Amino acid sequence: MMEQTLSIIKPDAVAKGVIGKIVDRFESNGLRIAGMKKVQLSEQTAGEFYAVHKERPFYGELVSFMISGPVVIMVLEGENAVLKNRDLMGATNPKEALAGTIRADFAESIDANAVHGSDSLENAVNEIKFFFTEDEIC
Ligand code: IDP
Ligand code: MG
Repeated sequence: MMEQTLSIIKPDAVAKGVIGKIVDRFESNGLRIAGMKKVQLSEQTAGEFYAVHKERPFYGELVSFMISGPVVIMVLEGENAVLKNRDLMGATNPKEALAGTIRADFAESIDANAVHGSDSLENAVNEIKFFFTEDEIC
């Protein structure tokens, strides 16, 4: 099924200068960049985006990390885009991520783990709406 999903290149990967290498993983694996912007998130925006994790012990750290530098936010489009993106990303903890995945290759730790990706089609729709207007997706 043709889907769209939200991807974020997190501050650690942007700071390392691997935006292009990560985008290449998507484009080389059948995911088209339908929307893209580089932004410095505010504490309020990052906090709202990760509100689902509010009760988790790492919520404060996660929000601080996500505002520690600019991020690149993308809408990826393709066949089974949600699952395909999750496969390309690898496990949340880079030490558990399969070889050849983005997190295995570019991430250092479970908190600084290079990328975010929507975990379901429903969340993808909501996350895309959170960050993009209709005219920014083409
Ligand atoms: P995901 O990014 O693979 O979907 P989630 O469980 O949704 O993983 O967690 C969201 C983000 O919160 C992770 O990508 C990671 O940056 C951070 N995180 C998750 N678990 C931990 C933890 O145990 N310690 C610190 N940060 C964590
Ligand atoms: Mg998640």
